[in-house]
Amino acid sequence: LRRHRSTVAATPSEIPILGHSYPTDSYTNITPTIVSKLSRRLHAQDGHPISTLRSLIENHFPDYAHLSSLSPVVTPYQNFDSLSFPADHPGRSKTDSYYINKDVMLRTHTSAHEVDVFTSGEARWLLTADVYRRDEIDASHYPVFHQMEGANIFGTDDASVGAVERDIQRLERQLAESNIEIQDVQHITATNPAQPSHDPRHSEIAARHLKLSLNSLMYELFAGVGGATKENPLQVRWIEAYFPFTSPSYEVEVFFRGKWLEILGCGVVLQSTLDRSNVANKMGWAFGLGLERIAMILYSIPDIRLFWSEDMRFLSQFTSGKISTFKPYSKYPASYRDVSFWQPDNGIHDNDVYDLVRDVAGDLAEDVAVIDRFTHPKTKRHSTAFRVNYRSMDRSLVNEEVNALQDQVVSRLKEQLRV
Ligand code: FA5
Ligand code: MG
Repeated sequence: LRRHRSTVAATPSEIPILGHSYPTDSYTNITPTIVSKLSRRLHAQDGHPISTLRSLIENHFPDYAHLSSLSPVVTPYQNFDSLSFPADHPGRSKTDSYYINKDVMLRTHTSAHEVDVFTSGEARWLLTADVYRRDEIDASHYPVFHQMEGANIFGTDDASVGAVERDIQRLERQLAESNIEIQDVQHITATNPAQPSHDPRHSEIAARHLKLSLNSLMYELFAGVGGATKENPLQVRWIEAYFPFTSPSYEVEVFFRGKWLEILGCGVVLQSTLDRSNVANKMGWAFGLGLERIAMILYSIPDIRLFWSEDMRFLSQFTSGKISTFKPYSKYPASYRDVSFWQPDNGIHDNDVYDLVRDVAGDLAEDVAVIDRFTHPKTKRHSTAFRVNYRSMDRSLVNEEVNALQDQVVSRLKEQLRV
């Protein structure tokens, strides 16, 4: 029994996380896999699709503060209470969220920072961060993903409201000239009410400004890649929603490549959040969008796990600031074979070798590279060494099969290219 006990991984009494040591308790459910993600910061990794998407959205809101370095370690107060989540909300449970101990957890959404950022005096801001949820596992769900929170609050005096109304007009003019088709919902309904402390006219202005700001963002992101025309406009759908920290609340879906996709949640910020942030004299809106959801669509990335890949075949496909189409590569192992030969007197072109290999191995040849060129000091003859990387997209190759392919390459080099 003693020996058995010592081999079972017990929870240590303290765990180190991002340079701090935290005591553990009965709430502790964070795993080493999750801890290993905390320092990755994909949203700040130059050229990574998540980072490029962040910067594209930031460029769309140039006069907003752009925040992206807040720690993922928060208190349940920040993640839930500061946003008026009820005490019995299921999101608080150990089965849904990652706890370091009962007093500290990993943020489950970027809204966890709303009170801190409003309190710091920012009135218009974007905040990008990794968020953590215990959830199902499939191609579009991963326990870590990235959200961007955006918010805009304004004073309720005539001058401040007037400035928002002018921005509404600017956005309306801009969208009138765009190929976009919006399925709207009523700003305020009995089931999606304005807050009692708000002048309903101000609540309506906030909702309209929110909708226009996000329609304009959706147009920039999706019409650019998908190509929106008069006949085929970008379709955006607004749906009534519920969040504990906004009212009225909405979700936005975009129709892209034949499907409606849920992109974000948003709404008019609950006044209690702003009261807690010492900006009781202001009101406004906030949204939270999922960056992986958007990046998977725009880059044609088929599986959410790929974002975490450190394989150069993934990372080297992307250029900072640019959206490009992902080219899938194999998850099966490579098998290398080298061949070197003296060039015939009239020489041969590298491309002749590439074609010959492609002819023999078809798609099983992933790449062919020159690994050495040599000129004999006395005879002046040239030799070249090639490395063929054999790999299948859908199975592991066995040595016998690769050897047979390479034997054919060698004999055809002799017969066909006279080496
Ligand atoms: C929220 O997280 C709210 N904090 C959003 C919000 C912010 C509402 C501000 C109001 C005001 P939700 O859980 O629906 O809401 O997530 C928001 C977006 O994150 C979703 O629309 C989706 O794009 C993305 N998302 C949610 N869960 C996952 C997941 N498991 N994997 C990938 N993306 C996800
Ligand atoms: Mg949702």
